[in-house]
Amino acid sequence: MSDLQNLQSDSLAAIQAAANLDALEETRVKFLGKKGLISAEMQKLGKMSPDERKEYGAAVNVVKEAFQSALHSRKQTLEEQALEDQLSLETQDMTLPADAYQLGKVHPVSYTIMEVGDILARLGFSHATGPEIETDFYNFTALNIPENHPARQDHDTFYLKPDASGERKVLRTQTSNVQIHTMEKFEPPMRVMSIGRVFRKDSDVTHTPQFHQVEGLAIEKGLAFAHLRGVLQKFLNDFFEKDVTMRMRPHYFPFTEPSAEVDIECLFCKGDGCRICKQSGWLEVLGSGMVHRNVLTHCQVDHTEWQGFAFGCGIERLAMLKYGINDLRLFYESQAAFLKHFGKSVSQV
Ligand code: 2NL
Repeated sequence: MSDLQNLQSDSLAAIQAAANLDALEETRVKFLGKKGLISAEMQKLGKMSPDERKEYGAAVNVVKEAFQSALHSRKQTLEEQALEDQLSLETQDMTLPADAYQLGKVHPVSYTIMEVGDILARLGFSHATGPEIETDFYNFTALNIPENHPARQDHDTFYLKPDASGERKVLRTQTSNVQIHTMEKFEPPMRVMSIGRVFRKDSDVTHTPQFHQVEGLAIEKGLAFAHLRGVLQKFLNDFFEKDVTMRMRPHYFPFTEPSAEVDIECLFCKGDGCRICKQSGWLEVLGSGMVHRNVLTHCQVDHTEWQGFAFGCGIERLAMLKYGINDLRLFYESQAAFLKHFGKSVSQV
């Protein structure tokens, strides 16, 4: 009998000593498996007399049941513990520093577009957009660009293959097509700006076949050259964030008459002459003029009643001057170092 008591206390102690579910299973096998220590006691019953069997059987059963019940509760305890261990492993430590991450930057062309758009919006100009693939009429004819003008040549303009009707569309060479559409669609007065991609067959150190332009157009009664000058001075002051000295030089564009090119005093040498302004002391920034009467007429605007001024300039050029970017090609090379340095933080735009 004392052997059975030892067996019971050994088996119960083994259960308590099992540190995990695997060890507990080993313990079960050791005592209750086919060749287990408790199983062996039960096998002895077969060789006993009925009286012996009754007494010993009851005693072995006590041991077996005690073992099974202890096994069951230990199993529950270990399962809960295993779950808790796993949960605590999976818990995030909120005191750990966050992983470093890199937020992208806004491309200088993109935020220059935003800046220019904001400035012109404050001056009363509304955003207008239009197609980048355009007909000859909207890209050239409506703008009073004659049939034989060099800009129309294959050499300077991207033409698409002729369509079924034989019409050759073009990739727009300036954003003026948008204002032509707008004048056709809406009645004056109007102030519209058009900002977007334009395409020219040009590729060298200072030209890319695709670049961006902003154009402004105002059609109102009594508009004069002085209004144009005032708007441009305000636009340039706001964009360069200082009082810039500007001058207007007579020029020729087919779509404006009179026309003027606009220079600002060199931002880098303050007019003394340097490499960037080619010793002239001036930087060319804009083209402008009073809308040519032929353009108004093409758009069914009565030029005896309405006057208009217009101006246009390259976004990349504005960005290069304002931010001191010295190579146009950098805008399109997607160099991480360039974008990191000249890109604007998302929170700043
Ligand atoms: C330049 C010159 C210019 C315009 C664009 C314009 C548009 C219409 C009618 C008349 Cl719908 N003019 N646009 C006028 C003068 C100059 O751009 O050098 N751009 C880079």
